Amino acid sequence: MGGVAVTTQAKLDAPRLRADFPIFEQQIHGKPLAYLDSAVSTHKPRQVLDKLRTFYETSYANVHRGVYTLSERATAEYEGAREKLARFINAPSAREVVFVRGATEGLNLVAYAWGLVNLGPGDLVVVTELEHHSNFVPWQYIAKRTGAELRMIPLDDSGELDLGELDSIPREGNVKVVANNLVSNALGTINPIEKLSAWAHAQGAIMVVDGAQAAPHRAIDVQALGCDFFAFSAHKMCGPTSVGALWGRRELLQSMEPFNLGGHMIRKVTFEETTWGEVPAKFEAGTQPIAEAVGFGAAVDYLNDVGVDAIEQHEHELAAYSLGKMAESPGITLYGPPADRRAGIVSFNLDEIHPHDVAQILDMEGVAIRAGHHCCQPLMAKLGVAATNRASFYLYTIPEEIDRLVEGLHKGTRAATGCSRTPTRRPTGRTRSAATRSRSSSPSARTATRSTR
Ligand code: 7TS
Repeated sequence: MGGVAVTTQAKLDAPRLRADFPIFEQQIHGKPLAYLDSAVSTHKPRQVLDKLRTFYETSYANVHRGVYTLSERATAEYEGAREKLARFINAPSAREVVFVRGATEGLNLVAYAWGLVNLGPGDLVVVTELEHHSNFVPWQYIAKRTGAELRMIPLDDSGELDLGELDSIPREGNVKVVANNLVSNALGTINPIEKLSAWAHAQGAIMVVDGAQAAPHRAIDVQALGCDFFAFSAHKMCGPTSVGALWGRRELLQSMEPFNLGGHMIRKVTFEETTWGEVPAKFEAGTQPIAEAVGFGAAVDYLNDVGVDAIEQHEHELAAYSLGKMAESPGITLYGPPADRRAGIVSFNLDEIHPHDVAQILDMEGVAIRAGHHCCQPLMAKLGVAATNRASFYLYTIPEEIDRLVEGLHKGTRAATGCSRTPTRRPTGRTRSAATRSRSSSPSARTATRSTR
C-alpha cells in the first residue's frame, strides 16, 4: 500500500490529501465536486481501494475454514485488521472486537443479545433526545418487548445534553442501560460520555456508545471513555461499506447470548443442542465481509498516517469557519452548539425554502449536502422542524467548498425572494434583526445558535 500524501503532522494538508481520492477528479454539473456530506458516508482513498483489489487478487479465500495457504493468508489479513481496529480504539484485547455490518448492526446486537435477556418490568433504558434512530429504535423496541421503559436525557437550548435531569431518573425505576452517541450526526454535539459512563455504572447500568460519528473524527480510547460497548462503521471513515465493529467488555460479551446463529459461531452441534464458540467467533456467524474488513484495516492505517488529532483540528477549524460565515448571512437558522464544542457538522435552515429545495439548488452548483431528518425524527420534533440542511466535513474538505456552499445559499435566498441584492453583512445576534422582523416576506436574520424550540 502506498503512503498518504502527507505524513503525520500537527496540521493536515487537505488540498494534498484530496489527490488520494479519485472521486474528486470529476465534475458535477460542470463544476468541481464539493462533497459536504461526509457524515452520511465518506469517500475512499486510493490506498484503501488498492488494498481491496490486491487482497482479492492475491490473498482472498474464506477465513477460519481452510488449512490451505490461501485461506491462512486471508485469515491472517482478516485478524490483522481486527488487531488494527483494537489499537485504533485502545481496546484491551482484539478478541473484544466483533466484526459487524456497521454501527446499526452493532447496536442491534447489544439491544437484542444483552437487552432481551437482562431487561424487564421496572427497568429503565436511558437514551438521549439526540440519538440517531440506530441507537433509539432498537432500545425503544426491546424496552417494549421486555416491559422496560425508555427515558430521555433532554437537550438544552444550545443543543447539548442537560445532565441536570439525571438526578430524577433513578427514582422512576432501575436504570439498566444508558445509550448515547459520542458525536451527534444531526447537530455535531460532542457528548460527555465519561460522565455518563460513571453515572451509568453508579446505577448498576451498562453504557452503550454509538461511535459512528466519533471514530472517524477524533482519537478514541474506549477505556478512557469508561463505556461497555462502542459501535462504529467503516464507510464513515474512508473504509468500505457493509462492515463495522462492535467493541464490548470481554466479560459482557462472554455472558451474552449470540445474535446470529449458524456457521463458525458454534463449539459443538448435536441433534439435541448447540454450544457456542469463543468471543468474538460467537458473534460472527456465517461468511463475514472479509475483504471489507481488510479494507477497514487499510482505512485505519490511512487515518493513522494522516493523524487523527490533525483530522479533529481540521474539522473544528472548518466548523468555526462555516458557522462564522453563515451567521453573517441573513435568513439562516443554525442549530447546535458553538464550534469549539462540536465536530465538523453544521445543521441549518433557510427561511422559506424547504431543505430539499436547498439541496437541489446546491447540487446544481456541484455542492452535495444532506437534507432531511438525518434519521433523528425525535430530535427534529424537539427542534420544531421536519427537516434541516446539513453540511459535514472531513479530512479532504477545503474552505473553498464552504465558500461555494454559502454562495449557493445566497443564490437560493435571492431566487426565493425574487430579489437580486447580495445579502448585507450584519453582526451575529441571538434574535431576529429589527429590519428583517418588519418584513415578514423577507428572509429572517435569526440567531446563530438557536437550537431548540
Ligand atoms: N449512529 C450515528 C450517530 C450515525 O450518524 C449513523 C449514520 C448511524 C449510527 C448508522 O450507521 P450505519 O453505518 O450503520 O448506517 N448516519 C447517517 C446520517 O447522518 N445520515 O444518514 C445516515
